[in-house]
Amino acid sequence: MPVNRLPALLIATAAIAAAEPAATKPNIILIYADDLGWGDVSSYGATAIHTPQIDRLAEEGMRFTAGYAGASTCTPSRYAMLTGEYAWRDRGRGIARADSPLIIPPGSTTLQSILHDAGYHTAIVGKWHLGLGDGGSPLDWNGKIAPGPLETGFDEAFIIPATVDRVPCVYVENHHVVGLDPDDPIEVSYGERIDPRPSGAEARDTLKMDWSHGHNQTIVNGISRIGWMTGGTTALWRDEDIADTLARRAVRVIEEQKDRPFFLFFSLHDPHVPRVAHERFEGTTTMGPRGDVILQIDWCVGEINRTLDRLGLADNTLVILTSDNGPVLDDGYKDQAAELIGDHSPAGPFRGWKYGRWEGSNRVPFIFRWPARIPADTVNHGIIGQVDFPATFAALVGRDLAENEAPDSFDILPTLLAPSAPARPSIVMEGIRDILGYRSGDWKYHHPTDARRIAWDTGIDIGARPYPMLFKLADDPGEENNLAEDHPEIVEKLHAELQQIKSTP
Ligand code: NG6
Ligand code: CA
Repeated sequence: MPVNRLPALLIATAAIAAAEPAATKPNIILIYADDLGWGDVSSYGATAIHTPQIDRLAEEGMRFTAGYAGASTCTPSRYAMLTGEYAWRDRGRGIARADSPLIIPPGSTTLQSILHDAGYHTAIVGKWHLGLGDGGSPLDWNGKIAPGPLETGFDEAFIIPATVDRVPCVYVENHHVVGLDPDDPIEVSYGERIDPRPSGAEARDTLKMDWSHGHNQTIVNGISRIGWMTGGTTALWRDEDIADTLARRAVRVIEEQKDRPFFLFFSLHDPHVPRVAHERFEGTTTMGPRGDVILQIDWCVGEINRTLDRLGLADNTLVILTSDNGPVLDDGYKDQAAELIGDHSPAGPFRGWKYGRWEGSNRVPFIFRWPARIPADTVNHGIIGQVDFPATFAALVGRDLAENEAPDSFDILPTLLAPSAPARPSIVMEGIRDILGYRSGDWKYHHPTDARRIAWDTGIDIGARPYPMLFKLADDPGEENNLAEDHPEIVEKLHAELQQIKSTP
């Protein structure tokens, strides 16, 4: 039996359910930034940037210092969070194209299906990046786009299909592209060139934002993207307006659902590339576009805070703020993120970037605010993961999970309600190229691998080494001092634990 299904925890949860039924079904708003680092917000120590709305969540709630994303890139991270299963258990869950098939089996148990079944209205607003369609035939962007979020348990969806740097540059609402003119159909290709217009590689001097690697195919809004696209002119987004569009939509969901429990997955695009803030945020930090879009995130969080206050919903709404993976500076566009970084440390004291298996790659901001039940202004150092959301929210709504449902998910509700309660004993981290890191207690183990060390031509060291690495995080949060040779017995123990997790379930 997984540790998270221990009877004691179930009893504790049941006791809460019996005592205060009203508070057991809080609204849940999951605010999910894209590539925001542990050190990128002021409540986690940033001084070059000030994020008052995020900080307010921390002051009124619980801030975790050891909260982990499911992986250090978007698709596997989101997969783990929504299914409660580590993405690395099966191949094919790497960074998805916009036309990759849906990787969550329709009808399976997910965070959203658990909440839907418990009577919640479930909505996603923002980035999806988990594939669309069944893979049987090429995805037709002009017809019914399915299966997708609705087939995995969402009642409504307003999504960016993959990433903003990938075509098609359009929103999909439920099963259809928003604002599409049928006389101007969309065609998308990630292989053969289908767009005869000058590409980002050819018309480089016309671009609003130059590219540094990849991102040199179809140009939309003066920015070239990954992939080729034609048509859909009336449906194209303007990058400057994406945050506003998503925030407006998220506020609408809250307003419409205010009289019943709802789950809103508010999945932001910022600060992922291309980083293009709305004009009103442009130049508001000393860090260029990357800093400006972090302030734009804070504004989005403010929109949620203000809406909950206005509607009197704040007390019994659980707001979560986290990020899908660690930070990155140059991720394919010349937006001066590296040049203007100054003293700012996007991953705080931790080593590594997006794509890797270092702490900085996987450890992210992680704040929960639920005034009715979670103690305010609390810091929790326990290990938790986004992969724990399905079991935790299942416990919250009184749903028993079978062994094969959300198999890697722990019920962390006890530690959310009382920080002295135990969290996870350990967690697995995933970088690109199937490399795994493993934290158990205060030790971090990197399994030997022959994988290439660097992420594409970004130069980012993902932590791949052909020998084992062992770090004691309390003394060495920056993973500098490899203790594997000094402590072969600990290497062996952690290696055995990781093998055990890999071989089950
Ligand atoms: C990479 C892209 C990067 C980003 C990433 C996905 C290149 C050279 N790099 O392939 O820019 O889009 O995929 O990021 O094309 S994620 O946060 O959605 O996982
Ligand atoms: Ca990401």
